[in-house]
Formats: sequence, structure tokens, C-alpha cells
Amino acid sequence: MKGIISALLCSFDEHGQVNEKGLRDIIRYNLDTVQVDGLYVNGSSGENFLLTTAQKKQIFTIVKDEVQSDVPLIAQIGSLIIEEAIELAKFVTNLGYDAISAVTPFYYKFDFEEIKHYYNTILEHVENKMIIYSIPALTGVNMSLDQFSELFDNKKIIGVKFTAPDFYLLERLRHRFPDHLIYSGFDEMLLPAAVLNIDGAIGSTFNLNGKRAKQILTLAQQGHIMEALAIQKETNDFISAVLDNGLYQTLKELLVTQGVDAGICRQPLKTLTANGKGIVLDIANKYL
Ligand code: SI3
Repeated sequence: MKGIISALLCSFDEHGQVNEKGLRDIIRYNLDTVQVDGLYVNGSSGENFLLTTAQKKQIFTIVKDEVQSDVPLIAQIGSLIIEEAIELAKFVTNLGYDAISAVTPFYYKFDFEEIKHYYNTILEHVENKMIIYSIPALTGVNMSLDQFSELFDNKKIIGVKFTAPDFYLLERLRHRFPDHLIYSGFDEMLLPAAVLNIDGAIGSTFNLNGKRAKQILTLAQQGHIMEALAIQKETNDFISAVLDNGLYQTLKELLVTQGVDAGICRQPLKTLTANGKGIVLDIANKYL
């Protein structure tokens, strides 16, 4: 489960329903055109926190059916409702997902004991491996090196998706846990993370830009930092244009320009205006 892993986008129709054909198209684009090393399903990019339990299960099922065993699959099952997290963890484990992942519980400012209890409770109910999903900017949960270490005491917790600009902590984690899987989560900071010897990266923009991301990771691993930096610069020009126009909406519309039926986002995420779609065409012409 190393390398460049797409945080999979999902296609929704104008009623907010999963567009199965569109989702299969997005998966095929990731596997056949971008050639990513794995898929992270129902993360932020999959609009997970806007989905019903039934929709989450539908997406997990379609992805496994389309991918089979071609690349590793990680299922994000985290939920504030612990019963839902457990139900989804069992569901994807039965489907054959290679690992589960759960975002740190958020909103209520849980203390560390509560967060640890959350992970350990999920894992008591399921025979699968867990990747912690740490994204402090969105959850408000900042964990220290020692707290990661306490979580890693549970042998089923095999790694972390580290989505934070804290390279000191990232280096300390890498040094202390050489055998855990450490993924970078901010695509625009892939190179500095790669220099710290991460195992891979999980990100939204890889649905389109995964080839450049792979080059950055490989060049950094080979010590060709300046070559990697040139590709990171081009990547960041792409990412900043995407962010300025609306992240997930723009990524989906970019897929549409490539013939992929990527649909629209679920409410309350906005849909692109005609002007926004025009900007997408410019981005596509420049970077795809
Ligand atoms: O689906 C996911 O969980 C992710 O894509 C997480 C990933 O860290 C992304 N974060 C968010 C909030 O979307 C990044 O890939 C991010 O979109 C990218 O670095 C642009 O800022």
C-alpha cells in the first residue's frame, strides 16, 4: 500500500444520488490513465461527510467490484457515530478492503483518551488494519508524537495519513516508526514530505495529476530534489488554480473535460457557474 493513492472522487447526479456509471468511469480513469497505486475511498474528496450510510455502502461496493484486486483499497469509515463506523468497518472488511482508515473524531473537542478509545473500540470489532486519518485544519485535533505512539500501541494501527504542514512532527514520526506506513496528505507539500522518506501520499488532486505526483515521489526517493522541485512547482500552479476555482467541483469538471462522467458535488457544495466552467477549460488546456 505504498506510492501515490488517489483520494477517490465520486460522481453524483443533480438529485445527489450516486451515479454508478460515473463512479466506475472515475475509477477507470484513475487506474488506466493516471495509473495510481491505490485508492482511498470515502474520504473528504469522496464527500463522505455529506453521505448517508446507504450511499457509503453503495460506493464501497461499486469500487470493490470495479477494482477487484488490481490495486490496494483503503476505506475511510470514520464517523462521529461510532456504531456507524463499526458497521462500515465490518462491511468493507467483508468486501475485502485491504485496510480501513478513520478520521479523528471532531466537532466536540474530544480529549486524547476519548480519541484513543474510539480507535480501539472500532478495532475490537473488526479484523482489519487501520490507518489514522489526521487532518488538524479540519478537525481541530492536533496529536503529539507521544500520542501517535500510544495509538500505535494497538498493533492493528499500521499507519497515518498525515495531512498537516508540520514537517518537524512528520520527521519525528518517520524516525520513531520506521515500520509504520506514513502517508502525506497535502498534495501541494508532497516534495518536502517525500524528502522525509514517507511511504506514499493520499490526495484529491491525484485523480488527475497523479502522474506528476509519482514523478515527484520517485525523484525525491532517488535524491533528485531539484528535478522534483520543478515538477512540484508545476503541480502547485495546477493546484492553486484548482483551489481558487473550488476544489472538488473543479477536479470533477476537469475529469469531464477528459470524457469522464464525473457529475457534480452534493449539496451544500456549490455547482460551478458558466464562468467557473470556463476556468476549468483553461486549467485543462494548460495542465492536462
Ligand atoms: O479524501 C480525502 O480524505 C483527501 O483527499 C484528503 C487529502 O488530504 C486532501 N484534503 C482535502 C481536505 O481535500 C488533499 O488532497 C487536498 O485536497 C489537496 O492537498 C489540495 O489542498
